[in-house]
Amino acid sequence: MHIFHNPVHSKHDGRQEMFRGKLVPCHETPARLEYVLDALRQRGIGALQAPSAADMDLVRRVHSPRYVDFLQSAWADWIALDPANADLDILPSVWPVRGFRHDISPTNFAARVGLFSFDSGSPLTAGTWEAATAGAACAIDAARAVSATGSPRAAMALTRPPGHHAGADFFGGYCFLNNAALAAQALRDAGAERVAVLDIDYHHGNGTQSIFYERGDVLTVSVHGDPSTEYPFFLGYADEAGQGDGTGCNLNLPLAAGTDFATWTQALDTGIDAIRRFKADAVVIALGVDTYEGDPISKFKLQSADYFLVGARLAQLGLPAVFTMEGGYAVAEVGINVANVLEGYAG
Ligand code: OKP
Ligand code: ZN
Repeated sequence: MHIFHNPVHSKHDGRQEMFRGKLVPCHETPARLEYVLDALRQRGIGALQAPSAADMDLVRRVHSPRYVDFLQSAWADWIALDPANADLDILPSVWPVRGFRHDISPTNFAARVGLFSFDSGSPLTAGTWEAATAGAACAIDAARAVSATGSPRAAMALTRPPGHHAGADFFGGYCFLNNAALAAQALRDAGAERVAVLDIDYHHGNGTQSIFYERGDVLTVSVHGDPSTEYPFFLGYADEAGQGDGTGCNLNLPLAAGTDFATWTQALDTGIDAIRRFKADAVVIALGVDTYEGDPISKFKLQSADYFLVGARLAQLGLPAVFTMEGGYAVAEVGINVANVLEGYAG
């Protein structure tokens, strides 16, 4: 397996996120990825490769150009407000909810941050743009690697920040550019007629769902904590099936907090069946290991050994596959669990 790792991921290093009226240390830290890299090296899994430059034309097709422009200049705009801001992170504080306008381009910086985000848990930092674009490059390169003739059947975009909560024009849920969506679009561009995205992070992949919601060429499937109690709360319900050309091309499989591996696997199999029926030519697996029983912000009960079986089941799809790294916050176990999936996948 080719593994594209993000050599500048640690430049995205948020200080604090808002939680219950307090600023608390970020869960999504550089250490997460270092544990994965260590585990892969120790077990000799995959060939690690740095990505090329991100294809910004592709990034601007999956995301809106005005959002990409915002992200690129956000840090400079923040410092221009006050040089002392260099020691702080950007956190949104105001949002245009129902009835407000989304077609305006406010000059006020806080208003612009709110227009392009949906939560106050995702600090935008000095290095966010550089890390997120290098991560996007990992995803695009992984997709192109499995598309080439004589190609490997699977590749991984081993990056942070994660991506699956980022929509066409917003960040949130620790995500800025949607790596899984970029991989799916890159697979389409490289000739796959039909692509499936299978999201097995604990949290619903709202960004990926919304990006492809009206498209019939990309099936989005997500197995996740029931949004009536779990983040991201406002999307991810079972009745969301796609719209227009995309009708029938979105499948949400929400599960109650407390779900164990036996029940979780049944939902995974339902998702895998849907991908088979869709006759996908390639699959993107948005891999979060926050389904782990020890995860500090999630409530499923998977154990480390279960991840071998997860990998083996995914391999049974028999499709060219791109893995993207999403969540997983039990820092020391993130590496073990990701390595277990990849080992199980390799068989
Ligand atoms: C990102 B990914 C916990 C608040 C939760 C957002 C969670 C984002 C998860 N104190 N905040 O899907 O793993
Ligand atoms: Zn998650």
